[in-house]
Amino acid sequence: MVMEKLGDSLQGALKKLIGAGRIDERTVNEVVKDIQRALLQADVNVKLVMGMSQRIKERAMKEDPPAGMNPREHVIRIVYQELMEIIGKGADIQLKPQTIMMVGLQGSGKTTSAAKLARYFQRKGLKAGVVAADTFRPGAYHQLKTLSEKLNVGFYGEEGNPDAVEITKHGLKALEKYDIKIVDTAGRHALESDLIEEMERIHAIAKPDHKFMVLDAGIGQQASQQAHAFNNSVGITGVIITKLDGTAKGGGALSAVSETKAPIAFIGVGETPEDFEKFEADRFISRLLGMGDLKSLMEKAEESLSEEDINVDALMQGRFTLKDMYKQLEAMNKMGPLKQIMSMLPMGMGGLGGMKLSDEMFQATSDKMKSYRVIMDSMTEEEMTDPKLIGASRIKRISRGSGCSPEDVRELLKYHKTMQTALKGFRGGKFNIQKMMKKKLGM
Ligand SMILES: Nc1nc2c(ncn2[C@@H]2O[C@H](COP(=O)(O)OP(=O)(O)OP(=O)(O)O)[C@@H](O)[C@H]2O)c(=O)[nH]1
Ligand SMILES: [Mg+2]
Repeated sequence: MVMEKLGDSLQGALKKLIGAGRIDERTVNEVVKDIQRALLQADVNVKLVMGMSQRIKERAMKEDPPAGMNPREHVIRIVYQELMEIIGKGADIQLKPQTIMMVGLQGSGKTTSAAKLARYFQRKGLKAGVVAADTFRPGAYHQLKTLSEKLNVGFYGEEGNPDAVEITKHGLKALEKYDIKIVDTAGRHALESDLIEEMERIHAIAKPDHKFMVLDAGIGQQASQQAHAFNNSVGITGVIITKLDGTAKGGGALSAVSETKAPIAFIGVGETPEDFEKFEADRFISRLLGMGDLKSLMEKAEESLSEEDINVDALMQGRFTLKDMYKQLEAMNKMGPLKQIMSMLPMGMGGLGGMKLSDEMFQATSDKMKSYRVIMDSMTEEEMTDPKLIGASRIKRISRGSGCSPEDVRELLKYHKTMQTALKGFRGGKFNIQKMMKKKLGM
């Protein structure tokens, strides 16, 4: 998961709150101290952190919990709101025809993000293409061409032509029938005058609806300076923060950017095309806090699955038969790495009942999933609907039919039970944060 360390520390702090006998000033101070430490370690600016801590303390003590909310939930809600304050709301990205220009320093991830962005729109049903207007970096043309072929998005480039402005002009014409046109531009070590001049000339020709500055998360708090500098020269309408997967400083970049006027539009969280997300502060924070992110899980499900693939209703209602589980295993298989899915599930479910899973365990788990499916193939319809029917003799029969041991079958039944319990707990549990957020925060 992105910013796993920060997430772990924040979740640790909240667990303290949930586990505390009573919510008094001492508990709040202790929790705030933990949150402080977590944010500082993630490189969030000291002043921001101190201001936030102060506000959490004050509000937790002074404000009365809204009707129907217990003191614990009240404090969690305040923490959530204050984190939203420092991370800021994401940019408003509309799904309509538009031209986007990518700007940023060398190596920040412009070219990669241009292609990922095109794919993002394409998945939303818009025809998208990229224009290779970087004539500075050797191999830029081929890099973008290869990427766009791989991601199956449109491409325009002119190998050997040194005139980026001309290429932009031709490219936009060539991609005339495309809904989304994304212009990749060259980077420099610093914001030098020739870079500014080139950006301005491309800008004048392309008349982009959006100018996205691409920023490497590893620069931490300096993100704000860079955002300001680019904003002053060409004006930016959004920021893409890349490489959030590779740095502990992500909190610094995220909060620093949101302090500038430019909203965060997308985040890059890895090398593969899937590792790119529209930035939504509420989801991002929910996930960091371990409150789960069913919303983005659902969206992902909608994108890559047909409706009958995943039984969302059963999931939400805690009705969870082996058949549902089978469907879900299939769905997870389709949706990609289990770990990614897991990190989207709410606390308690995320680690199969609160348990933390290491990478190896995830591997083991996905192997397990495969054997579970083989076992379930040997079950009858009746058994799948009502697993309680499966006694010793049926276990024997299923194990013979599937070529797995009776222990494996028992383990599968146990796993199903754990999932079922976790889902029930999630639905009606004492600390049902997800439900609470939906109700109380109007999410
Ligand atoms: N881990 C990780 N790597 C990324 C991410 N985004 C980009 N990269 C990598 O960063 C490197 C530089 O990316 P490019 O897209 O070529 O950067 P650029 O801004 O176009 O670079 P120039 O054209 O030289 O200015 C590549 O190796 C990318 O694979 C990300 O979100 N996570
Ligand atoms: Mg590039």
